[in-house]
Amino acid sequence: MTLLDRPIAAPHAARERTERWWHRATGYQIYPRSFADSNGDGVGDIPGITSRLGHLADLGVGFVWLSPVYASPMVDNGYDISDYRAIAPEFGTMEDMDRLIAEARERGIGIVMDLVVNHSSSLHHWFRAARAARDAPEHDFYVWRDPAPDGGPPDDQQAAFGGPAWSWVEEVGQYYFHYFSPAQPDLNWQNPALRAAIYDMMRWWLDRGIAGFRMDVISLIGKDVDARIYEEGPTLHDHLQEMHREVLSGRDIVTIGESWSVPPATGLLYCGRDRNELDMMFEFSHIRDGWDPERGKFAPKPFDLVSFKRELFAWQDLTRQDGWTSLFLTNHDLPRQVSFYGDDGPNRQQSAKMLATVLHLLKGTPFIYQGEEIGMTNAAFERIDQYRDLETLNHFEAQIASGVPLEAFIAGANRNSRDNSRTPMQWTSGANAGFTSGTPWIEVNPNAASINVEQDMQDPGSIFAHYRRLVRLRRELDIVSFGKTEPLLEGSPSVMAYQRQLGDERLVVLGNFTAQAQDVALPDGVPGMGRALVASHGGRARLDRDLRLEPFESVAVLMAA
Ligand code: ISL
Ligand code: CA
Repeated sequence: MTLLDRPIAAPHAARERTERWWHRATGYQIYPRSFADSNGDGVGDIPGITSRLGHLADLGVGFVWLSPVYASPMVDNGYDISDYRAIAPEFGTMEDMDRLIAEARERGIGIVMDLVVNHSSSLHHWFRAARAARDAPEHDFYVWRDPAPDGGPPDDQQAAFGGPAWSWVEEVGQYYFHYFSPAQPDLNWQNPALRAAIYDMMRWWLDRGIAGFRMDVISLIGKDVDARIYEEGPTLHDHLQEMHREVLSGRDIVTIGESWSVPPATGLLYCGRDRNELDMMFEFSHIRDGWDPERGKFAPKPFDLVSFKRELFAWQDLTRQDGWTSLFLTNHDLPRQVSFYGDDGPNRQQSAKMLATVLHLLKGTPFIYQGEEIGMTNAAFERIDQYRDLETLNHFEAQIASGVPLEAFIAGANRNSRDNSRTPMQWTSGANAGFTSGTPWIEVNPNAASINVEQDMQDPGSIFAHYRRLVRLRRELDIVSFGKTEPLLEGSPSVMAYQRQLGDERLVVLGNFTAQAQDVALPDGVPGMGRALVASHGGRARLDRDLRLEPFESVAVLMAA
């Protein structure tokens, strides 16, 4: 990784002003609990990650987004932090962490830490002090309100993981607010002393040599609970600008904020030029699009490619003049992409490659979630006791109580539970997929016998080989990083198509999302002869006006004027 910015050579891209290292880099997300277990306790750990850096270097990724490894009671698998400056013993020690940072950097890979500062764990020493006495300085680090006249909570707001968003603490005679579980009390960002403590902690991590932060639900930190505004609240952008001034400015790092609610219309408030906030967002409009608007993620609706494309292209359009975006279809909160958008049966290989092609050749920074690069699939659990995730378990209780049949809930969870992507990484066809020599904390997918890293490494036509190629194309071709995107065939319910343009070069990308051959008619100006960049079906260098795409075929042709 060159950590020095340099001017962009390509003429069109002068708009970007300066090139940053992450403009050409691909990110890789590690969910440490499920990646590699070095000591046989069934839980993935930091030495396990370090031992697998060769895999990441082979793939060619520029940085790792590491899901939380801090000290935590693990109510939400580390998204509940009890000490921001310590490592959870089950993941290793601070020495292990320093070694990971150093060894990754030697291979040109930066480590991006997960910053979870909308809330802490209820076991953080700040919260212990806060709940013990109203006059403790830490009391005001959290969001407290007096009871309503009837003694109940201030309002009827529900928490994201189920139940009321307010919990009572007898010692202080007040309720505290938690957007997520009661074990995750929200931090009070209105308090300057809290903000200063967070900035201090962030500088401490950056000084250890990390490459940036992925900021968990950052769009929540400007909330006004009294007005019941949570997402994108009134003080959000003031806080982010202050954080930039106090911590981020002048450092050669990458920052990615998570927001479940940002529409393209306000996307540039976070990452527009001269905003001095963040580099890019993880936004979820293309994901939420696949959920039932009323009944939520456990009642997914059939996939609609036309509206999915509309959401993705709206963000492409946004980055035409300014800003930047991330590119992803899955993460540790989402199902496996080949199961959700592709075909995890007979067309698994082709559909996994097709999804990678159409996503990675867009403008933005692509993220690969562990196991995606070998086409790992959903968990397919049959019983509720196989699930571990608190969101799934809490919703299970609530939905069964409200009369949803067991089979219907399990079917929804099989499609959309967060545990689908949390089963152990499949390294080999051996015992426990080579993830652990002990008993894994969550069951290994039985298909590890045929879907694993070892096997993909031996096959030049593997999904892994396809990803490695896409990662390299982004590093090498200006048009992939900086070309402008123009959607094609927008009304097609079965094919995603677009062209990228930079100077007099054009890159045409097509993907068939179905198991049937599709005949498409390319618009004027698109057909032509060029260089085949991906070879999902042997590779095409020539695009005729009338074209037949094979089931799940993807095509990328680079043409010069
Ligand atoms: O996936 C989700 C939508 O239903 C939520 O479960 C998700 O938790 C939420 O959108 C925000 O996610 C982030 O913050 C959570 C943590 O549980 C997730 O793992 C994290 O990615 C609370 O810290
Ligand atoms: Ca372990």
